[in-house]
Amino acid sequence: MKIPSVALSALFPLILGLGAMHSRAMSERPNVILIVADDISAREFPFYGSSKWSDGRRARTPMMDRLAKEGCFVETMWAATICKPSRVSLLTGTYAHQNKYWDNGHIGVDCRTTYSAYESAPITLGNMSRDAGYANLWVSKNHVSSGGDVLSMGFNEAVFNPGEPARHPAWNPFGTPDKNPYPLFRTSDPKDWDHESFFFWPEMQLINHPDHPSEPFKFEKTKINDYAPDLEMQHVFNFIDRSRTAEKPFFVLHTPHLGHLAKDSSDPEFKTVWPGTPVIEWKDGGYVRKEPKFIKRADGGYDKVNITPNGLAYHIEYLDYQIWQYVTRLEELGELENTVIIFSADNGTQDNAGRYGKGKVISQQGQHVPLLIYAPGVNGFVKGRQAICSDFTDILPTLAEIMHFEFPADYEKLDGKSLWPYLTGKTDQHRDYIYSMRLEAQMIRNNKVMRDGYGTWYDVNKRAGDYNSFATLDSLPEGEYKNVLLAEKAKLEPELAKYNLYDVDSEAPLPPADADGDGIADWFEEKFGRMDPDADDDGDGVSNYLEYIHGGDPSDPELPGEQQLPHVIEIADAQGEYLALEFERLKELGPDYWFVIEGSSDGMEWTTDGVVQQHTVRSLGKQTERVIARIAADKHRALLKELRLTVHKPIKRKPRKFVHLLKKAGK
Ligand SMILES: [Ca+2]
Ligand SMILES: [Ca+2]
Ligand SMILES: [Ca+2]
Ligand SMILES: [Ca+2]
Repeated sequence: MKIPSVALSALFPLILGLGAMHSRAMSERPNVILIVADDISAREFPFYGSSKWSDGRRARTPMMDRLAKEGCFVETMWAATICKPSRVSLLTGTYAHQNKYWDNGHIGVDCRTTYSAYESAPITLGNMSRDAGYANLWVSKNHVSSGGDVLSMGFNEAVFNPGEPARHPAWNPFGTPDKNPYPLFRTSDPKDWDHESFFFWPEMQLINHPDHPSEPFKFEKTKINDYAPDLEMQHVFNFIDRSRTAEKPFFVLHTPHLGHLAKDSSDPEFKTVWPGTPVIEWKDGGYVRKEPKFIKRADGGYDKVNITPNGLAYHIEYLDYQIWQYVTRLEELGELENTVIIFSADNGTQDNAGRYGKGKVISQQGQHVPLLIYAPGVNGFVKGRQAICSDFTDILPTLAEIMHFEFPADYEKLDGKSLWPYLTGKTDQHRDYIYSMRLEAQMIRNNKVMRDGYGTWYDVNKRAGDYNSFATLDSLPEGEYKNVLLAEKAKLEPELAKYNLYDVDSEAPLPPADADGDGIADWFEEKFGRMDPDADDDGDGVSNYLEYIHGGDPSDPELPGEQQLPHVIEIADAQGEYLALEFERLKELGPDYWFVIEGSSDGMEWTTDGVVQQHTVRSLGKQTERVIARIAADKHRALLKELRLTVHKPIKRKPRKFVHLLKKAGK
């Protein structure tokens, strides 16, 4: 696969000149590139200036160093300590007490397997950006389980590489592989997979790519010399070109696997390492990438040409190369000054030798990640190191402000706060505190004190050289200084109660009380009298059960109205027009009531439970919400037949056995 970076590098000085001449000023709705790498602590990035880092060799990141000076970086950015909770926090702007993603293996059960992220907080990065008029694309790693149903999350287009040896639902963009209409995702047999890793020889899934109108879920085959991070960038730039042609602002959620341990495609022992990347060289202010190649030997192994040794530093350097690619291309297109670039990572480094950060709840090892923001077209943008505290729940409201999206006045889900007023110099304060967790471990801090997951309090008034070795409050001498910090502790400690729900309320909200188990809530039967769910008391053709589901009145034949009942509509958004099934449902139903759309197209019967796309939910004033289920056969309207919606009653949940992290650690 040829990458045009060599040519770009040679043209770099010229491109800079052209960019300066033709660049567009910051528009009302700037483009946003949000890059979130995998498993890399803030301390690994040279611009943080940490005295310690992982894996020996120090990365060199000339591009990030430059952007951290010309843009800014946040000294204390917290994610969750592990992938899924972080990613759901990022997508929904909520902590686990709301979204119930407490750990990779504990993500709030519902009647199926997990509590979908879009059920826990209906306004996501995806549908927020879409409703703000942006063309949006999600690229690379998904990993939010059934919450990762890309359409339900509001993304119209995606490029994923699941990188798993089996079709585990956690890596499937549709969540439930046996219950979606796309044969591609039905298999769970590893032999049907030809990818070897997240990196070289990846499996690429193109979702709703316009080059494949009859295959909205296109499976792209690759060879061993193909490198996923490069293929992803090609798809990103293709998307940007299309968005510009359509005169839409664009939002790219780019979640590279770079930083994560993986199998090495060339190693028959399949050791888990940071596999080498294509060789890149920084030269005359730009990168030159060399074409990587695996050459098979007689003994079955491979010789590697233009591929680096294994190691975290090479992954970080490749991220630096990708950021250079973004800046260079945007400059070439005259879009750089009209774009905000944000770089972060989902949790601390997973270091097999010392196990530095991932999953740890001591000090801020698990959750301290980088945050670099580059917005060259924004007047008054702050520069360099920013000694503030922010966390992943701030990203959604920040992007909403950049994109001029207004949350509904009654929207109460947001745990974070927009960074934009601070970043643009309108205030010198951001938040009173930030928060992180894993299972029952609770972490909280401000600029003076921090509590880790074991309940130890630290003096963080002065930055630790390694961002980790802070003095404990207990170790400080008695006196005025300590008293000031104890007062800060006393302010933060009571805040934990509202988040500390792991032992008492860790799962998806229970369905409404229903003593006789017929699926119709007690309050409804108290209001209208006990009823047979299958009967149609008022003779309007809607069963009593569906009267309840769609917010009707079982005694009034005029209700529910046509808009409340399922009906086919055409929807248009930033990326095109689609056919969808629209209906209303009571807000209180929650995730346990299971909606399935059945139909047939091209003579093939299909059932969806993984393609329900919720538009931004807005109160309709009657305790109902509108659901829009995209029918992915939008290019096949004439072929679409026998469309019907069925609603399943809640299934009794299995009791969960809690695993206590702190007890396991012997504390
Ligand atoms: Ca991760
Ligand atoms: Ca009932
Ligand atoms: Ca009826
Ligand atoms: Ca009725």
